[in-house]
Amino acid sequence: MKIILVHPASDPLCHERIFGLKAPPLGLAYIAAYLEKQGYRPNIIDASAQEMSSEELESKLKAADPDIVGIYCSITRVRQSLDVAKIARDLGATVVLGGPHANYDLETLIKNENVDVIVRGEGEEVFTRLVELTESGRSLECLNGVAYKEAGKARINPEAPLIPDLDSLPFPAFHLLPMEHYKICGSIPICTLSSSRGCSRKCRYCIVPEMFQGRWRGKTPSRVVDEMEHLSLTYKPSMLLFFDEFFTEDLRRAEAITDEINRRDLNIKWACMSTGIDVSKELMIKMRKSGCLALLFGVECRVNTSTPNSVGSGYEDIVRRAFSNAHEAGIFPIANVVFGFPGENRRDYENLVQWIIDLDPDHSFFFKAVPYSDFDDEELTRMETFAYKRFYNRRNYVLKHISRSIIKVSKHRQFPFDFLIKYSKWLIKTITEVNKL
Ligand code: B12
Ligand code: SF4
Repeated sequence: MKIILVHPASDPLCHERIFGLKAPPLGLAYIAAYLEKQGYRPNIIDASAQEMSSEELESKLKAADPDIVGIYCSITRVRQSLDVAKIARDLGATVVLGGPHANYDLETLIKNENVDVIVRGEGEEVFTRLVELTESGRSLECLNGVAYKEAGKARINPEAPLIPDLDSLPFPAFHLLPMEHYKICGSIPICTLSSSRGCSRKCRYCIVPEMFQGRWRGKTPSRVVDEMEHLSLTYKPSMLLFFDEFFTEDLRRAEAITDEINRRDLNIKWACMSTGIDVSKELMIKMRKSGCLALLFGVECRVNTSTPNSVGSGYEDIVRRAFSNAHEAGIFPIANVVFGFPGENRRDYENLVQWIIDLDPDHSFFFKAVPYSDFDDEELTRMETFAYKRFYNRRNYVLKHISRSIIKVSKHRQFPFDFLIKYSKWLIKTITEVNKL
């Protein structure tokens, strides 16, 4: 069975340009590793990181002559994933979609003439079983966790059970990916990993609870640190990024992870993309000691559970404390801000940006609330430009941030000098880029 997994190109995104981020298709790497464990030899094409034209991608797929093509589909890759589906269909392969947007828009996408199957939720077990059934020419009727077509009719099977023990998953198959392409700040090599899946909160505008059945599951601390150690020894990235939905959902586990890194005396720099604002200063100090450089706080998450962006005073205080604690612990606090939810108006938005500035984060990502927003894309882009300019075009920000960064980075064990040089170059470029928006 020749299996190809494809990470299609994404629509251009402002934050990726500004933050110089190119990340590996982590979900596909976990699926490929699982397939390998079952004896298959899949390949992954990362058309996104390698900036492939559709002609290049087509000729790669033709050369591979696949039996099954699995495609990652997220909101910024819908058109591109359907283009890949068309190419794969023309080659006679079975076409499978997976990923967040395939779940979000399941009923529409399964009707697409070039899509045979959609895998719902996590892919390792279901996709592998699907390959086995396809190989033996059997129906998918009894396979939970898929939507598929039979005799031209779309059928949606019930969800599959979640993988009960995430420790049982093999390490992601990064050996199938062009690792030299994955960077942050334009030139700092990264690897990503996931220490947990799902989230038990239920913010109004989020597909994650649906994808993972409203549950959070974490790998054990020793397994997480095994994975960190393996990635850092094998690929030697300057930084490991946790791409969990909610890394600190279980605070005791987060603490045990940092204890384990310290116990093994690993010299690893890491950051996590999804941090709760209830992380204590003591834990942040431990995280910092274990090599944590940055924490990204999703500051609007709790707000979306009730009224978007109408921030109550108790909440504001907790968020403010989280940011100042991170500074005191020597970590870069970064604000993750999703804007443009239904019900928001321009004034709410300007207040939100001012509030973020007052929190004094080292950086801020501003994300359009796609696909949920009532604003059209032009207006969302205007808001995004406004936010980046307001945030980065402040003289006191540049001076304060540079001096603060030098102090924070220089206090790390085995001073990462090359990191600081690359980071400073990128910062200058970023400020220039933002001016051009
Ligand atoms: C980390 C993260 C980011 C990071 C890095 C993204 C990157 N470049 O990799 C940052 C912060 C930069 C980011 C940005 C954005 N993100 Co984001 N992000 C995530 C997050 C939390 C984790 C992604 C991840 O790597 N998970 C770990 C892997 C192991 O899980 P996975 O990808 O889900 O894969 C599993 C399954 O989905 C499935 N699967 C996946 N692909 C396939 C393919 C096949 C064939 C099969 C069978 C199965 C399958 O099996 C995998 C293994 O079990 C997700 C939540 C999520 N779970 O998707 C949101 C999420 C993907 N992001 C989302 C959004 C909206 C965005 C932005 C568009 C925000 C914006 N407005 O700019 C951008 C788009 C960036 C881009 N180019 O893709 C939405 C997507 C919604 C949608 N309908 O598609 C999500 C789901 C969050 C949400 N709350 O709704 N994001
Ligand atoms: S906390 Fe984050 S991942 Fe969890 S439901 Fe809210 S937005 Fe989604």
